[in-house]
Amino acid sequence: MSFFNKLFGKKEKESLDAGLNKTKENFLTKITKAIAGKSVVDEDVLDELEEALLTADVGVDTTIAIINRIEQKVKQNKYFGTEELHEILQKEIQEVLVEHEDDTYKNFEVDTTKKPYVILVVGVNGVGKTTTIGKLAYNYKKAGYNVLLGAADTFRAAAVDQLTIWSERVGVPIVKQKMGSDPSAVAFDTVQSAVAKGSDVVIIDTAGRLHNKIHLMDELSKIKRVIQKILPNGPDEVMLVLDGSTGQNAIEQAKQFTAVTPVNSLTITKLDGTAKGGVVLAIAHQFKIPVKFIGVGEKMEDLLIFDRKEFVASLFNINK
Ligand SMILES: Nc1nc2c(ncn2[C@@H]2O[C@H](COP(=O)(O)OP(=O)(O)OP(=O)(O)O)[C@@H](O)[C@H]2O)c(=O)[nH]1
Ligand SMILES: [Mg+2]
Repeated sequence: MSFFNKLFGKKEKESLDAGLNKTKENFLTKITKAIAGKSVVDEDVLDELEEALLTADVGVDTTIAIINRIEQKVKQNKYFGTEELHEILQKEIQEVLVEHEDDTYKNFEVDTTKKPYVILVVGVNGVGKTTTIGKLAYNYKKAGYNVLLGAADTFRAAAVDQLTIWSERVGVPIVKQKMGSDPSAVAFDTVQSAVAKGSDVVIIDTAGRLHNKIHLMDELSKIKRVIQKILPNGPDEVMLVLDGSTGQNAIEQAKQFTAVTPVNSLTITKLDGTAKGGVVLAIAHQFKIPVKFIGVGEKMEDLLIFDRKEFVASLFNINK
């Protein structure tokens, strides 16, 4: 499998830079303004930096962590040129992120000792679950895995059709039933079929919009229970998808969701077209759950592995 894997290459970097364009403009403008012409890092500079980070959607906790690190740094030396300050800031932000969670995923790779590896994709409506599943299927297929999709969002007719279109576009099979059928039954069929076919990766779509939140959580628990009838330790991954363009709301959603259902990976979508991409820093810093992927567009190529260092470097527009 390793033959197909590649590290964060030039193409990915270009795609990241393009996807983060609006955030970068916003973020860099604010940071640059905060430190323009300053050579001493005093309280004023720190205050302005703090404000710049907050208004770039970096979030309170993460901003404080970054400012604290810079304060430590300037205890040793208060005098820096603007460029140097840019560099320090970038480095400290990277350190804050890495400090918390270091297992950046370098490849589209799954644990093949678990076969099939089952990913249940969850999140509120419209965040980009189905699109992310299409992109994941594309990438896992490209990495050499046999992928099977399960259309367990039976709440809307269009949901099944949308996933079917993705399965055709990518060229992977799908298990589906008609609209209104039991989502758990679809999940069960999908996993059963994956075992029979010897699929490597199963990705199951779920509904974001149900009658209410309790109903949604009950439905997810039920889906998990039926998967466990076939695979006692399944699903291997519950991926929560968050819409990055909603800024701080994405953090709220992550808090609420993770409080009621166990989640073990995060994907943040729609970072293209928003200036609120700083929220990724907050999410990556605050949640113990790793951010695995980021969405930077609607096409199947527009899903990137979240690499903390590359992400911050891109925000600072530094070409390595
Ligand atoms: N620009 C951009 N659009 C995205 C991205 N990811 C998803 N979208 C768009 O967001 C819209 C909603 O995406 P879906 O994948 O249908 O979202 P969902 O979570 O499955 O929605 P429900 O099934 O209604 O719960 C679609 O128009 C997608 O094309 C992204 O990374 N960037
Ligand atoms: Mg959907």
